[in-house]
Amino acid sequence: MPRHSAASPIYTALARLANFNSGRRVLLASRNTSSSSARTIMSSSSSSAATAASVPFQSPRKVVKKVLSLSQSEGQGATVRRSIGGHEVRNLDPFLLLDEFSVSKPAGFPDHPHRGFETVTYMLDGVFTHQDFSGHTGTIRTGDVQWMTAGRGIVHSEMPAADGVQKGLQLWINLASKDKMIEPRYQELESKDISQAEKDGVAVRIIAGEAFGVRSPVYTRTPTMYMDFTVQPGSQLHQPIPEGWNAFVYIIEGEGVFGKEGAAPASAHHCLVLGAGDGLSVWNRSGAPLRFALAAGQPLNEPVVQQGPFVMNSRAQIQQAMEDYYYGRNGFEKASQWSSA
Ligand code: FJE
Ligand code: FE
Repeated sequence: MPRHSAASPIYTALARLANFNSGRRVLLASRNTSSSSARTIMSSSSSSAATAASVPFQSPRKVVKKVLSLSQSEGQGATVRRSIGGHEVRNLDPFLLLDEFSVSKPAGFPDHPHRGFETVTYMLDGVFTHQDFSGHTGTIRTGDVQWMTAGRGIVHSEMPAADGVQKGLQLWINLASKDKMIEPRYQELESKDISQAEKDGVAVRIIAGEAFGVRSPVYTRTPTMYMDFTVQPGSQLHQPIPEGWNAFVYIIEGEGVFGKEGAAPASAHHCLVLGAGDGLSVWNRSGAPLRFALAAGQPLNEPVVQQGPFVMNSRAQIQQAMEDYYYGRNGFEKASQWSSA
């Protein structure tokens, strides 16, 4: 493959993307972030017996990393708090990025491409509109979810659609090598259609996976669970999480104790990476509701090569994605004639 000079069209496309990108990264497949084996056979000391009595898991997951997500600029004048995908939690296979976004007009995320992964947009407060190069459009309101499988390619815009600050979470989930070039697909759920459950002072909105015996209708090509929990003061939660999956919590509001009863409480805008185990326990000992997102996914264990909005398995595939986007090929055919309204 020829190298591209500053005069070549590919270079121009690359430079254009650089204004809209979170940089390049090449990572080896990341392993589970478990701190230590949970399978150690313990003598029944009083403290482990107490843990076993109060928590219904064989190996409760503990917090192995806690990171405060600070605000940064993204897109065009938008502000995001990046946790996964930031410097401190570069990659938590299969998750690539989690942004808590706060955007007011005229800022937003104008026309940009994606290839090789999924984006899940969950509105916390406000309204966003999206338009893509195939003519697919929609509005995402408070509590709605847009699950977008970019696959071989989508070009779209994501913009605020009301006055004031529009807030939400956007999670990027990697696709397996065999799925990176699939046809794009949307799964869109209005707030009223999102599976919900409530038990003993804990309410959950199930975006993907299952909680309290209730399942989300969303199909996760990369096996994923994603839920929005609200725990009332004085209540506790014990949520199973498949062993071997990577998992994290992002606190939206309030504060809570995660992983073990004696842990220090964690508060809003903190991302908590969970270690190995079969479930998560959470206690709200504060005087206000605790709201957090819990995500867990089966690791792909494949190389991750990212250039801004393209996430592939090799440098050559990234080069191919940039050429396809520039020349309008292999899924980007409609890219050249299209721009958002
Ligand atoms: C992107 C920079 C970006 N976080 N949260 C580089 F800003 C984006 C991008 C978003 C985004 C969009 C929404 Cl609606 C919410 C976001 C980043 O669009 F895709 C790249 N590559
Ligand atoms: Fe996007």
